[in-house]
Amino acid sequence: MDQATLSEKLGDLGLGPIRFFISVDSTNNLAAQWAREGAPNLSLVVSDEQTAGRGRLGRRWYTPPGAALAFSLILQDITQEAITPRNMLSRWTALGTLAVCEALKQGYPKGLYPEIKWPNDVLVANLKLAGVLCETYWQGEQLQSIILGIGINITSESVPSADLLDFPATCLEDEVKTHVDRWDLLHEILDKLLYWKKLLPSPAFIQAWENRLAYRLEWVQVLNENGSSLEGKVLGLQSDGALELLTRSGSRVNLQAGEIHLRPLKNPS
Ligand code: BT5
Repeated sequence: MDQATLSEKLGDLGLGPIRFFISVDSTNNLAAQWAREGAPNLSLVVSDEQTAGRGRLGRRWYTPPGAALAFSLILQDITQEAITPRNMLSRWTALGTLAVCEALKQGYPKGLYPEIKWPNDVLVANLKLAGVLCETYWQGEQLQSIILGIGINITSESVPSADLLDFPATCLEDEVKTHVDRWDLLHEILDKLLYWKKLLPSPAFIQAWENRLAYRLEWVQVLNENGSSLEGKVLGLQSDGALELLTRSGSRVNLQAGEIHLRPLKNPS
C-alpha cells in the first residue's frame, strides 16, 4: 500500500487528507501532532506498523508489519454532534467499536458475531480482535479535537504471545478462515463510522451499541485500577453510555468508562 493508492481507495468516503506510513511509533501520536498543526476535519493517519502503539493508561498495543490495521481519525467539528460534555465522551469510543462490529458483520454475515466489550474492545468468539483508543484535546472547557485510534488484528502474526496479553486475543483471518483484504475492511469500517457519527446524539446510537454489548445478562467482575473489584450482572447501557450492572445485593450500579476492566465470571456463585 502507498498513500496515493489508499487515498484513491478511500476517495468516495469524503474524508480529509490521508497520510500513510510504513512505520510510526503510534498513529495517535502523529494524528495529535497533525491536529495541533491544523489538520482538517476527518484527516486520517494509517500505518502498516507501529513501534510504540498505545492502549489505555500507557498500556502497549502491538502492530507488527503487514499484519494488522492501525489508524487514527482526526475529528475537529465536534460541536456539530452537540455532545461535547465530558460525560458524553464515551460515545466516541463506542463509535469506533460499533463501526468495527458493523463492518465485520456486513463482510461476514454468517458465522461472525462481533461484540463490544465495554468500553473499548471488540471481541469475536470471546477473544479480543480490536481495540479503540479515543483521546481528547481541550482548550479550557472547549473540546478542540478528538483522535479516534483503532487497531485490528488481521493475520496471525498480529496476535501477541499470551504473556503480553491481559485478555486472550485473536485475529480476523483465524476467525473467518480465509484471506482478508485489510484495505477493503478499512474502507467499510470508515463508512460505518461516518454513518453512525451523524447519529451519535440519538437514542438509535445507544440502541445499536447496546445490541452489540458483550456479556448482556451475564455476570462479570469489574476490576478497578486501584485494585478494588465488583461483581454484577450486565443489564445494559444508560443514555450517557454508562454500563448498568445489577449487584449481588440487588442494587443497580452505573459504571462510567474510567480505567476499569470487565472479566466474564465463569462460575457465579
Ligand atoms: C486498547 O487498549 O485496546 C486500545 C488499542 C488501540 C490501538 C490503536 S492502533 C491505532 C491507534 N494508535 C495507537 O497508538 N493506538 C491506537 P487497552 O484496552 O488498554 O488494551 C491494551 C491491552 O491489549 C494490552 O495491555 C495488551 O494486553 C493487549 N494487546 C496489546 N496488543 C494487542 C493486540 N494486537 N491484540 C490484542 N490485544 C492486544
